[in-house]
Amino acid sequence: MTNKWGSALSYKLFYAPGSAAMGTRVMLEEIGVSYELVHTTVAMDQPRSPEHLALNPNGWVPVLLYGGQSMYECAAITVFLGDRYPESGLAPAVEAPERGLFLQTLVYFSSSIQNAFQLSYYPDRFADTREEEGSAQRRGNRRLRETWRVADAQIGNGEWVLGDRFSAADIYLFMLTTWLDPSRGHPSVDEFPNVARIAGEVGQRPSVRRVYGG
Ligand SMILES: N[C@@H](CCC(=O)N[C@@H](CS)C(=O)NCC(=O)O)C(=O)O
Repeated sequence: MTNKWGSALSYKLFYAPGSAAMGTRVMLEEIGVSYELVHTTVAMDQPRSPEHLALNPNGWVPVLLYGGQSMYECAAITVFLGDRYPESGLAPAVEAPERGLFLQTLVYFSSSIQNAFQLSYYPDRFADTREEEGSAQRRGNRRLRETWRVADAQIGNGEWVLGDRFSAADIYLFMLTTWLDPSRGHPSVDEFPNVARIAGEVGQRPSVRRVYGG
């Protein structure tokens, strides 16, 4: 089966609703390539399949399988797919002026904002005792505010994360905003007006509606 770029490549994606695999799935939808979902879980009290653990011993999603290979880590997958399908316009080319900002933003999302989410959602990984977990979680919640503020200031008045061009960084940003949950002590997305504006735009895209519903 060929996709709209004329390639016969197809993909498998280890996937769980609400998870970091949703951004990868939106990219696959935007590109128009065929893919199959392998349903797994992000629940801490449920085991991962041996196949999943063999591909990512951390037991995380996403894991992307392609042509007999596999890879994990959202930021890396985002660059990989964007570069593989330049016609999709999801990633600036290596020589494009926005390339540096694109890479910087993806790694910042992955290493700083996602890490703050990890502290909040999985505090046991950052605390030595159960008693200390609340402290790790509260620090994670404050860290979310700190890191999102930096992202918001970086965007400024730009229409998109990279200024005037849409990219996979906007999809990634949208996915991260869906994890903000004020009932857990997180800041509201409305505290970051530039982020909220872009997330609102991305949420209207047909690809995003297909994956997230709505
Ligand atoms: N650094 C990884 C983190 C991925 C990640 O945190 N995935 C979460 C879902 S949002 C997960 O699989 N959680 C299950 C777990 O941590 O056990 C990436 O960016 O791909």
